Amino acid sequence: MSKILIIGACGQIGTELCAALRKVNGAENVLASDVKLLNDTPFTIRPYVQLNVLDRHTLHTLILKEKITQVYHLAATLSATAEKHPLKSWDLNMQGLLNVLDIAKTDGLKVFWPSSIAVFGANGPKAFSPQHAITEPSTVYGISKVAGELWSKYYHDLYGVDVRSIRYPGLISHSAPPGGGTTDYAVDIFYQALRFRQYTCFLKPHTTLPMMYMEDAVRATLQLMDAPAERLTVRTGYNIHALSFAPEQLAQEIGKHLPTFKMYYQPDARQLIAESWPASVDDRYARNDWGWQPQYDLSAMVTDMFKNLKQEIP
Ligand code: AKB
Repeated sequence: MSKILIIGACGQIGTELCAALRKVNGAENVLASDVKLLNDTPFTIRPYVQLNVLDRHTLHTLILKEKITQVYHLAATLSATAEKHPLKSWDLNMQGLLNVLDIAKTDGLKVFWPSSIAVFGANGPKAFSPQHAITEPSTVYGISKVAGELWSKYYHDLYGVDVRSIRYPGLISHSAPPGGGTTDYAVDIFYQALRFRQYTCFLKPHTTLPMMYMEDAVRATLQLMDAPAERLTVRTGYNIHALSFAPEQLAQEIGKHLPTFKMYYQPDARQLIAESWPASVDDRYARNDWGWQPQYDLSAMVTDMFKNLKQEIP
């Protein structure tokens, strides 16, 4: 039986991945951790330990004490926030990963670490960006994800560390809010639509980006981690595709559920980041290597979001 440590368990991906991993492995085999104090976390996150991934000694001691065999390292600063604090974000995004990889090397741990569509830059193709496209990102977050992917491959190729990664698109979830990303509008819009029947979007109406419903993202993560190692041909980060839409398309879909909904646009600095990313990615490596298949299209995702959020925001 695997003993799993989740680092960054209180974040958008961590909250849902933690619940999914506990369903499969049993709560006692999945230890959640985050920088937050225990008192600031929801009761459902327990068993929980407060942990700063930059504190390598405490991280290693915890891994040995708890006999951890797998780490899901999710703690990172997202694209928009990282532009405000470039060096601090670089430190968390890079040193955190290097601490995990280096402990994985000595202790034989299996590791999951999220990459992002932010690895791509303005010089790459906009449509169906290939797995091995040019990666020249213009953001600190993107640079840290490219460097992290290359470090992961390095630790795999040289030291045999079984580290796996996905280039997540913008993730949409009803359980946990995102924190500081360029794709956050696609979550915020649902809360504002239900409360005020309107939303002011920080991206322009036609800005198409790759997106995914969290159910699909969690399923993809579990599927990749379950895949036999010999099937995996990508040790940087796998492209995975589910949805591609622009704010105006999401607004139109929301209008089918809330006919009086109105969308306004006030683009800010995040527009430039979004324009440097592709509109869609080619995910044939993920489909061939470990059977990736999305289940939610735009209409199914919006319907499910409203079904869940209407219980919280009547
Ligand atoms: C962000 O917008 O920074 C993230 C991402 C695409 O990695 N959601």
